[in-house]
Amino acid sequence: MTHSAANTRPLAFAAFGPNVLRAALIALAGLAIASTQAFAQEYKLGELEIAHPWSRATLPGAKVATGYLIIKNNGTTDDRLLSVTAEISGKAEIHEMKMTDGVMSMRPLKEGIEIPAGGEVKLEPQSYHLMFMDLAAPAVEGTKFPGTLTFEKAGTLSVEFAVDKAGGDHSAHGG
Ligand SMILES: [Cu+2]
Repeated sequence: MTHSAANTRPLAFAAFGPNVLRAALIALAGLAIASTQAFAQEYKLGELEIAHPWSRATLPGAKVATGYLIIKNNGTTDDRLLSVTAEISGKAEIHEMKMTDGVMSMRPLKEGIEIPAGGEVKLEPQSYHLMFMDLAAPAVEGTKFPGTLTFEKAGTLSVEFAVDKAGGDHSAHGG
């Protein structure tokens, strides 16, 4: 008589029982929330609120890293994110990634990004992002690196980018 793997596997799952599985899922969800909060940082600059600047860990030898954050304008006049810097990179740009006819393309935004009065702009994967080039040091998961954001009206803000795990969402840069 033979026991195939297919016969024994369901028994292994059954041994945990639905309550144990549910408890495990709840624990996992709790961890996810906890780690998000650990990374969440908020800054204020005039009427602007800047939330959760983050980046992704880079692979050894990588020359570029990305940056993301959320900018909210509580004021009554438009502002504009003009430029960025980061301590780990020799040069930083503001980019936009766009899907056009099924092809992902990316372009630097020389004029920056408008932050409309009363509006919110999200820099996130597959969309607007910051591009840190000529990396002098890798972005290491679990660490932070300092940078600055310069706005047309609100001025310059020092922030820290929290480095999250590596991801393949920026393959257009080989990063
Ligand atoms: Cu880019």
